[in-house]
Amino acid sequence: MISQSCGLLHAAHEDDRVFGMDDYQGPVARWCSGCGDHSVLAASQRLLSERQLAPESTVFVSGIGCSSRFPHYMKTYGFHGIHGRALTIATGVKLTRPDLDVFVVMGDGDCISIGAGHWVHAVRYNVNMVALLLDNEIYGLTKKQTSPTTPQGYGTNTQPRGSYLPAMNPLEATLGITNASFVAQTAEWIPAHLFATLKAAYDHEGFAFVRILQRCPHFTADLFEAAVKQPDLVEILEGPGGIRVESLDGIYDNKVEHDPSDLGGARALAQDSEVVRVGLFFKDESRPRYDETRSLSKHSAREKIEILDRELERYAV
Ligand SMILES: Cc1ncc(C[n+]2csc(CCOP(=O)(O)OP(=O)(O)O)c2C)c(N)n1
Ligand SMILES: [Mg+2]
Repeated sequence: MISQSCGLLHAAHEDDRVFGMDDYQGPVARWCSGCGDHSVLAASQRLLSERQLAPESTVFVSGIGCSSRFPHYMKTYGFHGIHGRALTIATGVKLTRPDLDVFVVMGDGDCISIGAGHWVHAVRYNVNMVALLLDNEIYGLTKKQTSPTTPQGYGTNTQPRGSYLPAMNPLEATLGITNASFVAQTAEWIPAHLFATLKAAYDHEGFAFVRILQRCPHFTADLFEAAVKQPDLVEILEGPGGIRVESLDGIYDNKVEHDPSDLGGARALAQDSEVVRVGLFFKDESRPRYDETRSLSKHSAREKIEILDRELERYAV
């Protein structure tokens, strides 16, 4: 169901409107107080204002979960989709309407569990969009079931004696997918870093995958507590071509030099570690994009049906 809460139908932002954050603000978000999703929502509205994206040319697509309520709270177009299928819907939107800016919001269950197949191929297809993984390391909406990113040994309602398996590492996995072109990690409790990461992801030409470490105050309140309280436990990747946030100097001084064009180095840094690493792990804009090779929009609806009919005729018996 596409919601058109912006109430505007202009095709492009060709006028002299100036958009403030309020212009992207939908109804009051019904997430719990202390939920990290609020921070991601604010950073996204700030990004849209910073880049002056017209609300009617912007689409937020989600699956199902607490985090997937995101499109309801944005005054843009939105599609609150099906659990695990946000990336397929978003790919369809972008291929059909390449003029729109497409953002995808997924939970860890949505993306890494039920949507894993689509995640792998969306990374490989490298269609130009921003994909946000709001990773609270739990199924939040359905009340504390083990997700693929739940730490081993962490008790949940489905595995009360502790999650049996080692947690999947979404960064390591994404960096292992052929044709990955942008992989970053940030944390919602460091808003300046989150905002800078969203900007870099939006400016990237291709599929930008951003894992956002996100607190769930009800079910995984303890998971990121140490890193929130002790900035030294957070290691910032920095280097030419990376994400540099000057305002964090003096607070987050635990830094590691990294060249985002170095895939091997990115994979090594993405591996599990005692520290939380944030920054741009990998970026390569020379990777082929499926939306560049297969743009459906150059044909009218009638032409598309004619092409399809011709194709089907070839197989007539
Ligand atoms: C096909 C399907 N399977 C299962 C569900 C039930 N379900 C809804 S949300 C969800 C998981 C939510 O966890 P996550 O994706 O991590 O999002 P969060 O709520 O933590 O933001 C599940 C299993 C569903 N709605 N549809
Ligand atoms: Mg979750």
